[in-house]
Amino acid sequence: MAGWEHGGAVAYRDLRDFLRKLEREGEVKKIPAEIDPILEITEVTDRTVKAQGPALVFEKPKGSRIHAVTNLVGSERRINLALEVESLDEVADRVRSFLDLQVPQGLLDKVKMLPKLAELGSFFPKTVRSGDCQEVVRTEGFSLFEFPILQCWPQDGGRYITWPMVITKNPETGKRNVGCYRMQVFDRKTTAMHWQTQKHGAEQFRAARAKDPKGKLEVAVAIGADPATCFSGILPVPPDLDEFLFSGFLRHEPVELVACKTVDLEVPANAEIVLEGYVGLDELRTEGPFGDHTGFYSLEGQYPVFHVQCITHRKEPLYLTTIVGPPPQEDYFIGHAIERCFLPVMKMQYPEIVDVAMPAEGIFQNLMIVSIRKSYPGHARKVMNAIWSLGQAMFTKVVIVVDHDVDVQNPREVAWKALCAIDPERDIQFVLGPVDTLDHAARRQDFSSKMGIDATRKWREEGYTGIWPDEIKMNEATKSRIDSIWNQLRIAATKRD
Ligand SMILES: Cc1cc2nc3c(=O)[nH]c(=O)nc-3n(C[C@H](O)[C@H](O)[C@H](O)COP(=O)(O)O)c2cc1C
Ligand SMILES: [Mn+2]
Repeated sequence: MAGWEHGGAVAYRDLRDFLRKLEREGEVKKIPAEIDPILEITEVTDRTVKAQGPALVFEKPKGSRIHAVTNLVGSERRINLALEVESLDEVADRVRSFLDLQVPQGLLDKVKMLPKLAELGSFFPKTVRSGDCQEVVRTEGFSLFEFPILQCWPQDGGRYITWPMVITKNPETGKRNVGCYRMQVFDRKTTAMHWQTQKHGAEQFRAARAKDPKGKLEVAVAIGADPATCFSGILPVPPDLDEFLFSGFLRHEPVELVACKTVDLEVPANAEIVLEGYVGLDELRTEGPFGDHTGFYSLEGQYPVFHVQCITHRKEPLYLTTIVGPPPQEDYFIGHAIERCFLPVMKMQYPEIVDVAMPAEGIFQNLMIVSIRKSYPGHARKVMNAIWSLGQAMFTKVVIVVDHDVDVQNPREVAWKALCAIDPERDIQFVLGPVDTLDHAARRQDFSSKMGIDATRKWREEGYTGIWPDEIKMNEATKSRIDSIWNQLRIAATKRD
């Protein structure tokens, strides 16, 4: 095992620690030139992501003394470095090993289980007395414009904080939620809070409003930390399950939390910047437009307003941000990693699922390709319905279900085999339901139709009366005979993928 892997090594302490690692790996570029957070940082970052380039540290963002970090994990390699693995399969295997934990049958089983249980205990967030994120505490005279907050695209409604960990508590249960919701800066101390209606932040907002329509919901926003903690807000975990617990699992060490100065919430102690304040429960304001991860602008809408009453930060904080826009962007790599980590959970509930793919151009909510081991009539349709009821997968506009022997990671094979396998009128299923807020084609925002394509082989029990043909494959004897003479034939064959 290399030194930085988990042979007793510790998790990244914070964002700087990870950047140092990236520096040693030749995976970060410091930019001393003055670059404007208005549009220019986006243009540099967009070109860099698309060229599979390094993480970027803008040392002189125009108008700010604070360094801006972008493209932190915008490649498969840096995602692996962030999660301290050689490949995402390692994380999936770890997830599976916990899901496989069975009720112990005897003493020996119990003893064998102890290390796993001890490991489980180590994922829970831990409260500490002090944190670097509070080196500087400012309750007055501060301004959000001190930070190099980006205006990403020309038609954006303003500057947006794009990678926050928005922390709230469920007013009923006291359970924490962490969500990554963009925040448009309205003025020195005020932003929008763009939690979409189906998200847990919005749910807690409604629960708080039901209790006290004119009250406030306390909110803390942490920006920049070790990478696994930064992923917390993005993880699609069930309601009331603490995202920091999952980050603890990903980093093999608890997320350390410190109490906020002015609100009854806790934030990662290693964060770079923390905004403390509240969202007014009787206040909405126009937010948007915003150049979104669909590659199009999401339009203006009415969203809650976040009032910042205190900013705490490190002495020389780094401002971590990301851009979304025409795919692929950094969020594709993050989303893909999350998809790989959660696949074992999906397979536990639906063991017939063999593999899942969400190509970058499908921007997550538009396309999911699923291969299944089909074992009863209508099985593909059952799987579509499962996906439409599985957490944020409910948004999936098009689900293509193929047989187990189709490689869903290969879009060419999927197009070929899926299109051959369908009688469109028979095999396409439309449903109505919740769709992503960002779907601009939807008949109504948040509510529209979705489509499932049953591209599995059709069975007699499903009313198919023909004979499903075999796929063409050369026999092994012929292949090995030709293999043995191939070089003598001297055919300059070009390699095909
Ligand atoms: C860069 C980035 C920006 C995001 N912006 C938003 C946003 O503005 N609003 C939103 O509802 N979800 C946004 N998301 C998706 C949420 O973070 C994601 O759905 C998360 O699981 C929500 O957490 P929750 O389930 O606790 O509500 C964004 C994701 C990424 C990667
Ligand atoms: Mn949540």
